[in-house]
Amino acid sequence: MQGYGWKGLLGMGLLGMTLPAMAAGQQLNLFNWSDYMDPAIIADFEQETGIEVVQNYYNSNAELFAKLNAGGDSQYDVIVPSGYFMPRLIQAGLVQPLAPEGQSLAGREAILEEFRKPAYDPEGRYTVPYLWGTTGIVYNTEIWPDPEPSWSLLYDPEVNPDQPFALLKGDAQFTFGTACAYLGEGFDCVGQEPWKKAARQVIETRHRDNFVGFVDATATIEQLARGVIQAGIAYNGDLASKQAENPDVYGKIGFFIPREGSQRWVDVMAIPARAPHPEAARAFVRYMLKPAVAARLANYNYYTTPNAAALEQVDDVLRRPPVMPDTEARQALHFAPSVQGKQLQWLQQLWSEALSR
Ligand code: N2P
Repeated sequence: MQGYGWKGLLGMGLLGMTLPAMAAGQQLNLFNWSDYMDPAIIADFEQETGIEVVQNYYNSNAELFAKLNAGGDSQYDVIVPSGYFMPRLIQAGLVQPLAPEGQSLAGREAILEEFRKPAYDPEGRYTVPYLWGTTGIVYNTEIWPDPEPSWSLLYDPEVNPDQPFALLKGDAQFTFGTACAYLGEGFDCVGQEPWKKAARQVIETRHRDNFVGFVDATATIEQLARGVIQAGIAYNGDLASKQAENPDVYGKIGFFIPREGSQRWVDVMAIPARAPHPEAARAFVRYMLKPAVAARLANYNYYTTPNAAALEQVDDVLRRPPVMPDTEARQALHFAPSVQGKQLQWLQQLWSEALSR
């Protein structure tokens, strides 16, 4: 239908068609984290709009960035990066404003105040939030029934001399943050000095005999369930949803937020710079902002919604730990600061040293 305009439509006698039928034949390419979407939401969106959704998956912000940079910005219509990654995407010219110049996106009013003018997108031009959650340590409760909630479970060879463990793959800033927290520099450390110390900590850790490697969060939970590793790093909701689905397999896995500090993240929806179907993308983002849809998304994924109107509709399990962190855990949680320019160069340089030495 694109390109015909209203006159063309009139000429073809199409104005009497229903909206879904008009959109029929349109496609939406959604590039999302794995295990992060309720298939029923997609089915309803397709039925309501006639837009067919094709989903592809990634497992880290680094992977998303690399794919967009390699031409994916003209392939995908909607992406779901973490907020703190947005300045890097904006600066690299990989995303476009959500609404055309001078317009704003309907439905934005539903967003909680604290997510309306975030540091990563101060005017809310590029993003609307999707879900938020936390990153912490997952471990085998049969081996450690009552562990100290500390990064030492991974970083201190005296606390864990011989059980196989993994660190999280694909997030330099997060990993340095965990090492900084362990070393007393604070999870939200930024700059050459603290990152050098963190890099040394990562190098030392990599050389331990029981270090298995860097593993994606989703794979970490599977490897724990199979006994390949006994401790690692994952996201709260990923574990909670798997445990609810299959307690026999995942029931022995514990989760904690290390008291030295860890990450609270918010993932956002954005539109790549050369998205092939920007109109379909906007329709999708507006659809996801509907409170009932946002609540359904949260309930399916066991993550917390940034949509104020949806909060009343979420299941009880989403109102308590580990999905909704308690006051004590919240004090240890930080949004990762957005890193750009010189800082980003140091981060990348020190990270490649940490991986190669
Ligand atoms: C998907 C969870 C991704 C959240 N399973 C990471 N920000």
